Amino acid sequence: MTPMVHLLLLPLLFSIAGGKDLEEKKGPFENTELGVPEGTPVPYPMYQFQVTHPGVNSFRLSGEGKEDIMISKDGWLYLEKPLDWSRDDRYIIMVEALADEEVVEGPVYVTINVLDINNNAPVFNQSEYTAVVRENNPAGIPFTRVFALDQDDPETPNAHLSYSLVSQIPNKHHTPLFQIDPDTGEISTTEAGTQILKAREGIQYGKGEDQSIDALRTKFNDYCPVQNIPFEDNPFFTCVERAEMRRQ
Ligand SMILES: [Ca+2]
Ligand SMILES: [Ca+2]
Repeated sequence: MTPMVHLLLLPLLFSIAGGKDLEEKKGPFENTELGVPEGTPVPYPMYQFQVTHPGVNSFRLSGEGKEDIMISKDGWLYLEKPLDWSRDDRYIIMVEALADEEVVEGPVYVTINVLDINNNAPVFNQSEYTAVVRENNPAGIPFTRVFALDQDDPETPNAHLSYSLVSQIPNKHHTPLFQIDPDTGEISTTEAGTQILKAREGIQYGKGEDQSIDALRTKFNDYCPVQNIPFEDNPFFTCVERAEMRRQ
């Protein structure tokens, strides 16, 4: 799109974007403070300066955010790109009114306060957490915690997080064994968890996997590749072997 076509389209786009509110965005050519939401569709009209000097036919803009903020010849201050609160939450720009390239009014200063919107989901600081829970861990006493952050404004509800457990395995009779504090992310056992969770010797087998003692030896070798002690003399192996034989 050429710059000329772009400028011609602006009033049309503004009227679509702004509707009736455009009238309320007009005001005198003086120092101005604006609150502008981030993430708006662009071009987004922010404010139209109404100058008193009859010869004004363009404006000049300088200061911060020059790539994102523009001004049209008829004094519309508008966004060329959407603002991003987490990148910059305030801009100060200077505007001068020109008549045939001569400054005839201004400068005036415009402070743009970027208003945060809830456009960031919380992200956990780890993709996977591993924790150990002891037998008889009292219910409600945390044994681990998870932690997430949100890039939105922490001063607003946009960054308020709430933790919850989505699923639990095992989930016999839909009795939750674990619970999470919605505010702190601390995980603890429920009353049922404290009663049901027991530490036992046991091997994890895949579905249909060979569960013979020979298979157990192979698994044992996988876990502990250097075997200096024969299986029969290894108290850990014989203990697990006994437990596995009891289970079969
Ligand atoms: Ca958020
Ligand atoms: Ca935001």
